[in-house]
Amino acid sequence: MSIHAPEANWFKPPSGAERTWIGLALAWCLVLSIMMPYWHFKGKQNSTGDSYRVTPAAFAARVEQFVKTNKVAEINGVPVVEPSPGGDAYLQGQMWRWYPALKLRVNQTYRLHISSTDLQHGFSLQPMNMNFQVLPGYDHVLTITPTMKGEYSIVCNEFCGIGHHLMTGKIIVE
Ligand SMILES: [Cu+2]
Repeated sequence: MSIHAPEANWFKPPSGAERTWIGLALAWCLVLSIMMPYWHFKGKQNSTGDSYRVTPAAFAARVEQFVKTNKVAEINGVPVVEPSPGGDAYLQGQMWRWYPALKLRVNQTYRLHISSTDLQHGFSLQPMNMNFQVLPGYDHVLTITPTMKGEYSIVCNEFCGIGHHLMTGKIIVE
């Protein structure tokens, strides 16, 4: 209960500049709300929700197999792995690295399997700022077609402990 009761009929409808600003804010809210489903279908940057249950140990084994079969180079001790065009690529998030580095061909489509072998991480591709949750126990498959050559960084955008800021990875598109 307030100390002073508000006077009767205290509400005054907004007018003038206040009314304009409320209208602008409302219109922008509606634009952003419509953009969410619109971008899902037109933006070509969303996950299709393709995911499978996998144990962390089974996923790590698939990653190891993938690295063994397709390794083409090494940067600072990290294997650079080139999947065959149209094929499967694997990326493992763990405290505190993205493993391995990937080498992809421009305009080729890949099925990129991402999972974590410990706790939740956030896959964030830079500088395009494409973001996906990475969870242990789930193999999240992204169908990707890189359209620009270059070197891209992966950072972790889900706080995952003391080494979180060091958790970076690399995708090279040639
Ligand atoms: Cu992380």
